[in-house]
Amino acid sequence: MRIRVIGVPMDLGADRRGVDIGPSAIRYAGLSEHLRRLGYTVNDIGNVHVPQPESRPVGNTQLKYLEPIVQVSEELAQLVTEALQANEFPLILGGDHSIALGSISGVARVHQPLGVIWVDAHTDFNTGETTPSGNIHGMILAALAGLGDGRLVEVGGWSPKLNTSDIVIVGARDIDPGEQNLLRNNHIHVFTMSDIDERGISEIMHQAVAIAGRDNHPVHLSLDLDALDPREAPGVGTAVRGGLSYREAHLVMEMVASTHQLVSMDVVEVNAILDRENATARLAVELVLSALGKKIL
Ligand code: 6HN
Ligand code: MN
Ligand code: MN
Ligand code: MN
Repeated sequence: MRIRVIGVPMDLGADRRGVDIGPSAIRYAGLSEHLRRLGYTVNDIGNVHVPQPESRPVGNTQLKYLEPIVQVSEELAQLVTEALQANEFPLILGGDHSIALGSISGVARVHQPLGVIWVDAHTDFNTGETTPSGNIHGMILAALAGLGDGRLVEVGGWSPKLNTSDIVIVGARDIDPGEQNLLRNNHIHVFTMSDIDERGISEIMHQAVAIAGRDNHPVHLSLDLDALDPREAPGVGTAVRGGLSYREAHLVMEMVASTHQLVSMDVVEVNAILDRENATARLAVELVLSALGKKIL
């Protein structure tokens, strides 16, 4: 099995600079070596070019850096599609979560319908109307479902990329009021931290993989490191207390792996400037390994 690693040093979708170093931090934590040890052949094609924020106008403050984000998304979607066509598993390293617009568009062009498991403290279901920040990383899942600004929704030339019934969010604990309405009206499956507290991560993940992987659908996993508790993952830009524990996060990955339906993955929001001794990047590597089949015994 071959893995194609694609780095996207994107920080145009978030306020805090430092996620643009994410791909380097994750590579420095030994990603390729560990994947090889697990038996994979690794083809790291380097980073997609992302313009520096200083070199571009912010534009509409409700949709900051929309144009360059759309540009990068188109390019990334193409690269991800090519990886799949070459029979390589796309592993996309962010960057902020806006990169999932390109990555999932690239996967959805090949695999339709596509299930998505979105592991995140947030639900990323804002639009240009509901956003409290104007940051596009908070709008990506909605855009993939066909909601929001047309230029985001139409990346790749078609929409929607995902059926709302194929989306599952796990780990949510910080949802904006406007998102709440959109999630409800569109019947998105959201498993919050309270659900996990009450019923246990194992039961929640049984349901999550059953929903996203229904009828043996291919599944994409989008891992936002802020899903974890900030004690485990201090290097994220939008930390929220009360997240997944180290073991819970591993079980999430292991249960996704055990479906054998995973076709692609992105790992996002690693902020190397806010991190401590690259702990969050090292954790990201460990979780990727679990998602790709590493077991204790
Ligand atoms: N992420 N809901 C907030 C917003 O600005 O829309 C935070 C979004 C965070 C996005 O972590 O990928
Ligand atoms: Mn996110
Ligand atoms: Mn998040
Ligand atoms: Mn089907």
